[in-house]
Amino acid sequence: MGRLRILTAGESHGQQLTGILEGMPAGLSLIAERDIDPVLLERQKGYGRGRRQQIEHDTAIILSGVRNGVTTGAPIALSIQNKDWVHWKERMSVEPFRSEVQAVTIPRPGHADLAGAIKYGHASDLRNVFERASARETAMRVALGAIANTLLRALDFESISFVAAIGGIAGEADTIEDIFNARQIISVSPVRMLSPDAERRAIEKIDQAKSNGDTLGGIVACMIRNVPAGIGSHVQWDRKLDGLLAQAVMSIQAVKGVEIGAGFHASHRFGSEVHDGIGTHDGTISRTRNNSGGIEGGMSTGEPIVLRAAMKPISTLMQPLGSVDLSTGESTKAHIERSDVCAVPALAVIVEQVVALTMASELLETMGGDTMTELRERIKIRRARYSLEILRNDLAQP
Ligand code: EPS
Repeated sequence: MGRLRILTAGESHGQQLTGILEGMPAGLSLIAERDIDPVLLERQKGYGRGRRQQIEHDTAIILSGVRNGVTTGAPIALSIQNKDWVHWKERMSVEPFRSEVQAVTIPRPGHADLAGAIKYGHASDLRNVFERASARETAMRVALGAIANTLLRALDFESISFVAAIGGIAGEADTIEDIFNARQIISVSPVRMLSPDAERRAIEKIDQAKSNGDTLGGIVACMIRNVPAGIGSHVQWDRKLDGLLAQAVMSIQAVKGVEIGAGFHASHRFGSEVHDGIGTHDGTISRTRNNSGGIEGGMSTGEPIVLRAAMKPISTLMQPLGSVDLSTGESTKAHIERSDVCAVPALAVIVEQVVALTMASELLETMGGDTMTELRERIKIRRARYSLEILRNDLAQP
């Protein structure tokens, strides 16, 4: 569902990542160095990343769909070059190998290696699976998502993401206002956390994991405010905004849980403690709180969208778990491949862009509009419907 169509291609150590985004309106100012590259840089940051991030300096090349710095309405094609490819040319050769290339035959528990080998018949070389399963793919989803976020920003939406916990060490803020006000703190924190105390303890825990040859996961949060009500729909299962967001976020590598609003905590409480009272303020509808995370009945309520995602620890361990060598059938330790110790700060950036893709897609589905001007006008009409007077007039129409 939704109006945007997104495709990515590319292997972690292949020549480049490729992406196509179709369905964007015409008339959006879009410049890669201004709108995409700074977000790609944010994704590469974060304490606990491995050596690969020192090799890559991700920048997006816009190949189509933009002319003179403005979208035309045509599909937008992007490329991100893998700088590391020069070291992998023979091992990742598209043409038949010219020399012997060492195969990987010992799957890592937690990775796509084993299931992918069984599914695609790649037991003789698991690299055919994990080069594509790699979270390197998220660089392209972030680039495409940064375009969606540029659209949302042009329509006065405001989004933010941060790390709520790493390895069980949590640091949250009291209100959404506090979180948006902490933008600078989040962006300079090596772990994208709000609290300096949690940050210090999370860094210690990452160091501990690293020295033990282990890895860590965590929880990230993403919020978007100034969202007009009624994006998504209650009328069919595959048009529900919460379902679409959950699918998009759950598809990010290593994500094992997605929560909207009070989520799992709401299940411990009485209904009276959970649901968000309806009132009025200056003649417009208002809500007493936002436990719904800005979504009721699969539609945006006009309150901020609040989403959290849980990431499992990265599956490549330097002190590996037990596995089986698929070429000999013998029990052994899992394959070791250069990797990260903790990529939770990167996940926050990825979630924010993936959420932007879904929100932009559903916004365009709901509002229509082939140009930015049309879209702006339609959103203005929708926002006016918070007014009780306009709502009542709507009811009076036959
Ligand atoms: C990844 C392994 C590491 C990560 C990679 C994801 O790559 P490498 O094996 O080259 O060291 O750095 O993530 C990225 C390259 C990235 O840009 O996020 C994996 O196995 O999923």
